[in-house]
Amino acid sequence: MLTRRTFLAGATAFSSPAASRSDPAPYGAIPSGRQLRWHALETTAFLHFTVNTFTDQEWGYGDEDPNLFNPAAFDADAIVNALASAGMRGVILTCKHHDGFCLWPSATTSHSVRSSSWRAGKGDVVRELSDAARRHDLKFGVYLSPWDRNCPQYGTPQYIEIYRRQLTELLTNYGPIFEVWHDGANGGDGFYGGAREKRTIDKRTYYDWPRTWELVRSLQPDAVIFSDVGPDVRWVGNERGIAGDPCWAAYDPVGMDGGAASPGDVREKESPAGHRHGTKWLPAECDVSIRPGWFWHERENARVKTPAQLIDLYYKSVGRGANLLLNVPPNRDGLLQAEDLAALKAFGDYRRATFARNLAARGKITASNTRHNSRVYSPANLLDGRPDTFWAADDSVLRPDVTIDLGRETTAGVIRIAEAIRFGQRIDAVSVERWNSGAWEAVATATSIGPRRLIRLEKPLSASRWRLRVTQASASPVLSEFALFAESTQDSTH
Ligand code: FUL
Repeated sequence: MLTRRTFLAGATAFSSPAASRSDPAPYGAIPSGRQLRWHALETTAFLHFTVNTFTDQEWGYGDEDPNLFNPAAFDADAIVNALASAGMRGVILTCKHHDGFCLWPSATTSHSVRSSSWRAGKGDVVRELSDAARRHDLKFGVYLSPWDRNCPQYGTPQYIEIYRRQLTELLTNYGPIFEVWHDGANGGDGFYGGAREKRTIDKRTYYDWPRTWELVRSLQPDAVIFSDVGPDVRWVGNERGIAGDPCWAAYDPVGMDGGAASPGDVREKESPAGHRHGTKWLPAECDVSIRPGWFWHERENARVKTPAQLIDLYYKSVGRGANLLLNVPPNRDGLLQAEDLAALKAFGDYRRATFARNLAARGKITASNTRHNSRVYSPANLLDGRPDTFWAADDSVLRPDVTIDLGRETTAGVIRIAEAIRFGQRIDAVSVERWNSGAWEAVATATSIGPRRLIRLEKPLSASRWRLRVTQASASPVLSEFALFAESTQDSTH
């Protein structure tokens, strides 16, 4: 019989987690809870949709007739369903682009779906898409352009009040929002209620961003805020979808002139790599369009990125620890275009097939060092598929390694490594090796790891024993995953 005494004795013998728990102290900048949840999304979709879709523009001037917006077959479920099957875990909609047309019936302006004959002026694209996203288990996010080429008050303090009211509507009436997106294109010529003139603003002071961000925090405390400078997620510094290599999660953005940075005024050359020992956890998001433009244009139907290009982008963004925000713009019917759907599907199929099974999961794993010799920090945690468990080394050990014996030759084409980032980004470099003809042979090296690093080998390699060596670290390594995958051959042509 299991008495309380024998139960407790047993617990001690097996060194229960509570008894031996002594986690390493976090190193450097660390992510907030909302950032941790955002990291787990990895791949999200962007929808650029507005009057531009109907005028063939990328930037509307602000004088467009709202009636132009008439996506007769608009089907939010069909759009979100396609995104979900491609593995997208969130979707961000351009609720208002620079032209100022609001895709929801805002009380702040008549320049919106209310003035369009689409759905007899009763339509609400934000409502339909946010509802559909919830039904398909995708997070929903909002893009609200700070620059508004329609608004007569743009450039005056009144506009800032209007912008905040619009944000309040979006963050109050449409359920949980996971990301608020402020882009950096700000000021210039526009319609401005008929003035048709150029209005320049001081990017540093005009928007008083800290107060707007406080508003976001108060209305949607779980949402991450994206801009060139964060405060939660940083723009990666290019619109090609490519993170730096290395890509450090920490970053202290600096303005173009070396002073304070603000959205639209940042030394964007530093954004792809971030700063190794930066003080703020400010991870990169890679926004890129599946087409040359952000909005749908008939002439670009033949220029949709191929599955192989999308897969390559995935490795260069998500694979370097950033998130991918892939734009797939709806067409004039209000649906995703067939060409885009085909590419999206192949992209999703490839990832599902490739990452279905960690070939290292059943291996016997041993480590050169395990923190306090405790089971809590066992290297077996690298193989259990759980993001919350981890292998940790003693504080004084900066270059430990783990060896995985698979018992038979195993062929892998992709390697995935993840740090337990709640303890900070601790590792500076690793080497992955295989046992080949009686000796260890390096098959790949990598620098920044962070939430994840994917290594796509030039060609698949076989071995029965694999080794991960930390070759440089700023604090004792804390890793949550080591995985080997066989790359799917469908549509993966390099
Ligand atoms: C930029 C905008 O000017 C583009 O039109 C697009 O929305 C892109 C994502 O951000 O700043």
